[in-house]
Amino acid sequence: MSREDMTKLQSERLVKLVKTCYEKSDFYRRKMDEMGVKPEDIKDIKDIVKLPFTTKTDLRDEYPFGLQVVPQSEVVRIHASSGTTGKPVVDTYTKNDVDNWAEGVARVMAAGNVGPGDIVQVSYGYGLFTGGLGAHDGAAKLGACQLPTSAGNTEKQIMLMQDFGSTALACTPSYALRLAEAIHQSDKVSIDNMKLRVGFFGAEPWTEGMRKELQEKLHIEAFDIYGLTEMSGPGVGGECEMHDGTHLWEDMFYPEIINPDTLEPVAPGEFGELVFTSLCKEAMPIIRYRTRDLTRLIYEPCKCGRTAVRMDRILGRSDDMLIIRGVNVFPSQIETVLTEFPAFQPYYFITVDRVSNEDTFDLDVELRLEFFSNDPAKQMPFMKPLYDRIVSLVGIRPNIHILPPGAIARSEGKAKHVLDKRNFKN
Ligand code: DLL
Repeated sequence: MSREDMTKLQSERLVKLVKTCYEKSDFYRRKMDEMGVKPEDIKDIKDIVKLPFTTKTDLRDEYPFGLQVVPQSEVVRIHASSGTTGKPVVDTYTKNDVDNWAEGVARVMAAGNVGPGDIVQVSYGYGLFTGGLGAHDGAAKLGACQLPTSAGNTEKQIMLMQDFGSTALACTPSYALRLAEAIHQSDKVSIDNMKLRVGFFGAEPWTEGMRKELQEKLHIEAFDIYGLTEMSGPGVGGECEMHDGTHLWEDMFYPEIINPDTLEPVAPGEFGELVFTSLCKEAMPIIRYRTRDLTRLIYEPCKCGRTAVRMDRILGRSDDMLIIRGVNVFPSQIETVLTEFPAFQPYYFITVDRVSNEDTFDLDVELRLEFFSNDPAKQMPFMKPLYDRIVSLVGIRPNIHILPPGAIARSEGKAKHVLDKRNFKN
């Protein structure tokens, strides 16, 4: 779609959305009244900046159905994301919402040529989490066969992957890595007997290094898929075959990048916080949702021919950012460094603490079996370059602990990479 047609479509959808929200939702009416904005003030997508933001706190305050603008009889599905604290974030869907959601996922999987004849092994968790059913419905929309294994039960997953001939895998990148590891350790299955050719990985930040690792180990082409519960789930956007940024389906989810401190839009192409408005959502639409995800938008045309705007890889969430000795550190930076060193496995765990008023930064890593030794002298040739690279790239001196392969906990869903013990201290 041309930029002109896209802007026109977005404008029409925004005008309709704002009118509905104002009429049907006490929450939006109150917020808009507080800002002195009326639905008539919104005539064009550019007017979006006049509207109030919605935050995770708003969603918690309105728990469970405060933002819903249709009667319960029109709701056909409810999902929720488990927050680390307090009540979960809820999303509800009409039949059209479920269809549009599947469309978003299908657009991503279509970039990997998924269709009839494919078997899509969905190893995202099925349940309240949107990953499982979201990927499932997207695969169904393309006429592919869905294999709803859900997450976990790794031995069985890899057996079915081989026996049934799964051609596509959808799961978190950390679980894909766990599956790859299990396949290579197994004497019952072999990657050479598998038909896997594509993977759709998301729900957590991952890096180019991780892509390389997964592609090599699983003999696949790996695609990034992005989404969040508040905007339906996975399939807000995804990579195309160029693997040069994530296209956002901006006919359905209008993206903005703001400066999280001033809340003003950043200059085009600059990094900031991603904000979404769900232009088509019927049951629980959200206006200007502050995702906390940090990235930038790329408006230059993509070589693939799709005109939908792209976003850069998510650097991390502003709430995942660690401030260690005054330096901002994203766990994904550690992954980037680690995957540059072939002797190390791409698993890591960060522990931050405060001892005698000073921050400590401990980093657990695993050496591959062929390089591992308990002897510190033998570890040093591996440890030193890793240490130097982290100091130069991240700007902080880590206390590195080299562990044997398998020592760091593996994850079936979103990986947990950090323990910040300072959070438990006064
Ligand atoms: O994680 C939805 C999803 C499921 C996306 C399966 C992709 C695949 P939530 O649990 O609400 O929803 O978490 C949303 O996860 O705001 C990002 O911080 C992060 N996230 C999701 N996809 C990516 C990605 C699902 N591809 C939050 N890269 C988002 C980086 C991602 N971060």
